[in-house]
Amino acid sequence: MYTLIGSPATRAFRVVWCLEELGLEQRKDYTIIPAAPGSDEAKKYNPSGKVPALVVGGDVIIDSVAICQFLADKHGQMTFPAGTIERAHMDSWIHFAVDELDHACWVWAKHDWIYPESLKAENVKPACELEFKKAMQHLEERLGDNKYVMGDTFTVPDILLGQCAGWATSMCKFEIPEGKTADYFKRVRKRKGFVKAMRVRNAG
Ligand SMILES: N[C@@H](CCC(=O)N[C@@H](CS)C(=O)NCC(=O)O)C(=O)O
Repeated sequence: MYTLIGSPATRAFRVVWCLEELGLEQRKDYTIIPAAPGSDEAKKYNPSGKVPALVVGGDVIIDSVAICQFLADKHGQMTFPAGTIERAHMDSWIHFAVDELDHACWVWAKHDWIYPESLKAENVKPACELEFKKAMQHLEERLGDNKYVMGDTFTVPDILLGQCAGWATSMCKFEIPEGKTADYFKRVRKRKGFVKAMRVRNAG
């Protein structure tokens, strides 16, 4: 039984999606403590108060990427063995998702509603939008005609990219270019694991 710390409206959604892709079920295989970011509840598991965290036995893993990769490795799905070329390419996609998509959305959010007015800088939000646009071009070039970023196999970076795309369009109002990129995101977000994870999220 895993315990996920963090409201599923946050990056904790990545972990819910991952758990559901692995065929694990809420209440039977995992429970959620929907701690808000920065809350005292979240700080019980992560000194920074950031979510998500995952309680595994007597241990706590922090950071959505580390958690998703741990689950994928442990359950032997959505990943490739360490030391293979496939794993290196997959890890490269993970860094792309975090550095280019997550970063653009996160900095945008800080300069939109997280920081106090005194720290919000002019032109940061348009710069984030530009970075996101460039990332979409690179995604399309690297994706080519592949179904998922690693070809026919759905892997952890597809979850990260799919979650960031939702965040980018709903929160930042960034555009996803029509064609291969938009089709990729539609494909990823049509998966049963995503649909089930959305049900968990919407149930609150
Ligand atoms: N790299 C971390 C980022 C975690 C993070 O920043 N989470 C946000 C919620 S989505 C948070 O807890 N923010 C509170 C804060 O930054 O103090 C991850 O992917 O888990």
